[in-house]
Amino acid sequence: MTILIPVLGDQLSETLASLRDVERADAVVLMMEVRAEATYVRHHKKKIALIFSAMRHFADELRHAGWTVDYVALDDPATTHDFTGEVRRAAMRRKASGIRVVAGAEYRVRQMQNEWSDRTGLPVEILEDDRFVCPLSAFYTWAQGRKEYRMEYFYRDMRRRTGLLMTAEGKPEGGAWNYDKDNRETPPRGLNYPAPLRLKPDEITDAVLVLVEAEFGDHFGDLLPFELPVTRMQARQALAHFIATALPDFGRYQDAMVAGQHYLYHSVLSPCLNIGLLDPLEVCEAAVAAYERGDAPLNSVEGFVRQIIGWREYIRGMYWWDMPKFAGRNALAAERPLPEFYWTGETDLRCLSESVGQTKREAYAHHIQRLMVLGNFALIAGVSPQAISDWFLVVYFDAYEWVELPNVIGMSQFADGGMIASKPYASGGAYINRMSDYCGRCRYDVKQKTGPDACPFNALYWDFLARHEKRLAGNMRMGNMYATWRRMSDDARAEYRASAAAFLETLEPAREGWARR
Ligand code: FAD
Ligand code: DLZ
Ligand code: SF4
Repeated sequence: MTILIPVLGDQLSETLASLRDVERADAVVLMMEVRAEATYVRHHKKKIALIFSAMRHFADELRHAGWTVDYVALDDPATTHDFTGEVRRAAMRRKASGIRVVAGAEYRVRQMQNEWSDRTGLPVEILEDDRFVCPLSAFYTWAQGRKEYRMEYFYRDMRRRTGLLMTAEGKPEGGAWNYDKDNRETPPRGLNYPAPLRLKPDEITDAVLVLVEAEFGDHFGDLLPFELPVTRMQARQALAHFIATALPDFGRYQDAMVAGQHYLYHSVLSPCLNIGLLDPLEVCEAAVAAYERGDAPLNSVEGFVRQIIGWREYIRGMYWWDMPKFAGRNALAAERPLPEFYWTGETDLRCLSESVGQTKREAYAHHIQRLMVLGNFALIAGVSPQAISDWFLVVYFDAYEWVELPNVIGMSQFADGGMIASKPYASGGAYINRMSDYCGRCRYDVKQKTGPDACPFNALYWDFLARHEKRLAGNMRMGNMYATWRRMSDDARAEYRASAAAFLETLEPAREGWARR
């Protein structure tokens, strides 16, 4: 009787449901480096290296803990290069009597798992991934029958459910649920920013780096330097480092963008959370403990906890609530191909060249860069939501479809028609100028509204509103902007539209093959 336990590349937690209540002597853990997962979109090289290195380290930890691990490396001569083929091969190799696996985090992978019983002739037990704080059944109960799925209400339920930042009387700590009004400061010049923990690659990682360069050297992004946490112990160190150096100011500068500063006060813990090296509750508890010790203020800790038990859980719930329809949604009928500069960074729009450049080097950009620069441009330029979604899935080291897709198709592109965001996150240059120092050294003038030297975001913003007037003018939160638009003279409106059209003409569409082959 051998139970085969496939552990996928984002399931690297010793507390995984499939590893509980099993006699180690009766089980074989299967881990597989498969080409299909690295190439269904052509992931950033750093992301592939992160997964392979973390998988190899995790396999060693499991072996130390007494598990038998069957590890199929990418260069295994007999590999089938995909999950289902490898599960089938391992089931035969190990004469397995059954398969036990945690449900894949992505719809695509879950579909594969549904076939494993037919493909192997074995019973397959698919367990819920209980590393998320909110079980999917509880999310569906929350979502059922609602007209609007606003994160804020879900978040309050999650605060009550977890007891995080709740008083003994069941009230929110400090009297309010949300301290975002304190979280919009612009950092003063010359601030001494903290840096995330940087870790020197060990021998395992060095071998992976050689492999990734050889096999995926033509994928987007810089492989080196590679300094990410690849074990649970390192991830715990990164968490402690964030709490000590950045959490206190996480809140106040959360929305800021500074040229050359990639991380500001963000945690950079998403890759560790998403592959299972950290548990979301332990991360929140560490932040709350810092607040209780008086080491971090409430606006920072509440803001941080909200990102994790609020946004992260809500986004995952919405993904499963709406898949597979979610992937194809295009409420604004946007069809423009992705511009080539998303891959090269070669553009005179400085906010975009900075954000793409750092994405290429680091496989990271923080939330406001993703939403208000990279996402906002695609939205107001009318780029196809599926094209920009593919880009986001390729380029970030924390990108998995369950979290990337609702953030892109829903939150940033409004292609879900408003399921996630109550209004489109569209803005002109003024917002970017207020929240960043990008505009100062840009070839465009953020103050000019139209014409060849005007910041292109300005005309594109009004053009976007004009294109979607029928759909969006009735949105209460857009009322003021449409009132302003309608107060403009016909000439002014026509000038905005002509300026936007002239700029859009200059955009070179991306070459085929960057994201998918
Ligand atoms: P911090 O700012 O330190 O936040 C702490 C944690 O909160 C993050 O590590 C993350 O786990 C969680 N979090 C914050 N916001 C969100 C959110 N909107 N959705 C889910 N979790 C959130 N996040 C991903 O993990 N993978 C993605 O592929 C991804 N794609 C995105 C695409 C777009 C267009 C946008 C607008 C957001 C996307 N996000 C994604 C959410 C968010 O931008 C990242 O989680 C965050 O930037 C990661 O950096 P950090 O760890 O420094 O985050
Ligand atoms: C992203 C990724 C990559 C690049 N490679 C692998 C791999 O070789 N083996 C593996 O088990 N997982 C990999 N992953 C993660 C998966 O693509 C996928 O995101 C999750 O398994 C979804 O649940
Ligand atoms: Fe971006 Fe416009 Fe500012 Fe240039 S002027 S950095 S294009 S917002």
